[in-house]
Amino acid sequence: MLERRELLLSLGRLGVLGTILPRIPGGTLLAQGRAENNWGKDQLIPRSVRPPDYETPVALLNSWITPNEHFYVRSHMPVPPTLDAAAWTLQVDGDVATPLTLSLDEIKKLPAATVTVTLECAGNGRAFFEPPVAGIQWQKGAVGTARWTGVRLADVLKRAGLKDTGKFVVMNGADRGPGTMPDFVRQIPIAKALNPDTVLAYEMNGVPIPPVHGFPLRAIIPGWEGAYSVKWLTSLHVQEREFDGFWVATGYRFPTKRVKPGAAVAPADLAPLTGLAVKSLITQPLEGATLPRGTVKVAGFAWAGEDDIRGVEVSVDNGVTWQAARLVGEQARYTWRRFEADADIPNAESRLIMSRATDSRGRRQPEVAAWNPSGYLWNVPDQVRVEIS
Ligand SMILES: Nc1nc2c(c(=O)[nH]1)N[C@H]1C(S)=C(S)[C@@H](COP(=O)(O)O)O[C@H]1N2
Ligand SMILES: [Mo]
Repeated sequence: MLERRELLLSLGRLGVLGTILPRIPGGTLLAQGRAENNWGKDQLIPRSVRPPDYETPVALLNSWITPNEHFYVRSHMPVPPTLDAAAWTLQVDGDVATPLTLSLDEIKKLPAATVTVTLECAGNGRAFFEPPVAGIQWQKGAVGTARWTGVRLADVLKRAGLKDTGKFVVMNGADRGPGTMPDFVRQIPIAKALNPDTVLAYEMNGVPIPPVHGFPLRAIIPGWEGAYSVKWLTSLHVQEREFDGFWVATGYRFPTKRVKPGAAVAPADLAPLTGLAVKSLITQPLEGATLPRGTVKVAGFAWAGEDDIRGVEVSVDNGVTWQAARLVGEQARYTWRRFEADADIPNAESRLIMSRATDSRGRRQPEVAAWNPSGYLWNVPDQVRVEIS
C-alpha cells in the first residue's frame, strides 16, 4: 500500500503543469496548452490544462457576481468526454425507501431554488505557504461568486424516502481519473444535505452550467470548501457509515492541532474540512499600481463561509495601525461582502496595503498562517504593494 504522503505527492504530480511550473505567474506557461480547449477561460491563469485548473486574476474579481467566463476552475481529472443532458440520470440509492433514477427533466420538475454562493477552493493561497506544499500552486484567485439554480437536495431525498439510518450522503460525478487515481467521491453529513440552501444546480448565473463547471448537474454545498460541490453529479448514495474512499478518508483534511511548518501529521490528528475560513481580498488598488500621494481608495471582498462578515479593517503602514472599512453593496448569506475605505498615504514611499476581516463569530484573520501538509485555508491578511508618485 502506498504511504499517504507518497500518494499525495503522486496525485500532485498528476496536475502536471501546475506542479512542474509551480511558481511562474500566469500567462507564460500555456504555449502548448492553447491547442487544447481552454473552456473560454483565456483571460484566466492556467495552473494546469489537463485536467483544467484555471485561476482568476485579481483584476477580474471586481464584481459581486463573478461572470461565468471569469470563474475559476478546479478539476482533479479531465472533464468527462460526453456530457449529454438528454441521456443524463441521477441515481439515488442506499438508505432510502425507494431508490430513484431521475432524468434531468424529472429533476427540473421539482421546485426550483436559487442560492448565491461564494465558492473557494480549499487550496486557494497554497503557493504562499513556507515551506511549500505539493499541489496546484494557487495564489489569490481560486474563488468566485455565482447564482446557482437547481433543486433542493432535501426535496430529492424526501422523494426517495430517506430512512432514519441515513447519516451521510455520498456524491459521485461522471469524471474518471487516469490510471489508478481514486474516483472523486465526496460525502456530506445528513444535516448539511437537508439544509434548504444545499442544492443540486443545473444553472450558473442564469444559464445552463458550463461543461467545465459541472454540466448538466452539480452539487452546491454553501459555505463549505469548494471540493464538496461535486460537478457532473450522477449518483447520491445514502449510508449510515462514513465513506472510506481517498477523497474523504485522506484528502481535504486539516490538522486538529497547530503544526510545526513542514512537519508530518499523523492521520489521527487530521479532521475533515468543512466551512471556509474568514478571509479578505483587496481588488483595488492592484498589486504594483502607482498611486498619487494623498487619499487612496482601498476596496475588495471579504467572506467567511457559513458565517457573515462583521467588519473589515485596512492598513497602509505595514499593519501597525488599522482603520475600519465600510461594508457596502449586495449582501446574502454564503457570499462575500464588498468593503471600501479611504486611506491617507502621507508620503511618497512604496507602500504595503493590507486588509483583515472579522466574522460574525469573532474569528479574525490570523497574523501567521496555520501551516498544514496539504496547504489548505491560507487566510492571513491580504496585502498588495503599491508605489506612491
Ligand atoms: N466531479 C468533480 N467535482 C468537483 C471537482 C472534481 O475534480 N471533480 N473539484 C472540486 C473542487 S476541489 C473545487 S474547488 C470545485 C471547483 O468548482 P469550479 O471548477 O466550478 O470552480 O469543484 C469541486 N467539484
Ligand atoms: Mo478545491
